[in-house]
Amino acid sequence: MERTFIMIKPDAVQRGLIGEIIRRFEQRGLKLVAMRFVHVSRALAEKHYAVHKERPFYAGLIEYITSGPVVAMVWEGTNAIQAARNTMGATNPVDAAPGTIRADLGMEIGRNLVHGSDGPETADFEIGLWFGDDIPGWERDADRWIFE
Ligand code: IDP
Ligand code: MG
Repeated sequence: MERTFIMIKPDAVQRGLIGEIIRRFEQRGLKLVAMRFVHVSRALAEKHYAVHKERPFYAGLIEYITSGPVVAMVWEGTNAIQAARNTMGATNPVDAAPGTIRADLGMEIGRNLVHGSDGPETADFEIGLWFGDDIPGWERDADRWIFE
């Protein structure tokens, strides 16, 4: 079992897409283990996106992510990191495959609705940053029908 950090970004919250986005992860079979509605501080945004500090889009990215509340979540499952990224689609919605969140709901890279960890180290870092390190697991009755 793997855990991944997923964030519903301010554009998706403002557009009333929280339920639609959660539905896609939940129906796929990923298991929700933590969730918070967060007014993101600049300090938290800067820590979260520290890897992009030198990129030309960094300032705009910090503006975007602090422009309104977000929904921060941790989802669990087999290969949860890659599964979630596949459900999200490519970073730029115009390149994302139809059926993905970013393709179905978005148009531009700077308004791409959702964040997901890109690897195990990033997931550990992001989960710790947003939730701390001891999120309890739980037994879901449907697990045996989703995971072998
Ligand atoms: P990811 O979210 O698919 O992992 P990253 O390359 O990690 O993509 O970029 C982080 C976020 O920064 C993207 O989701 C997007 O919101 C924003 N971003 C990335 N590249 C650009 C760009 O060229 N212009 C504007 N925003 C960008
Ligand atoms: Mg990324």
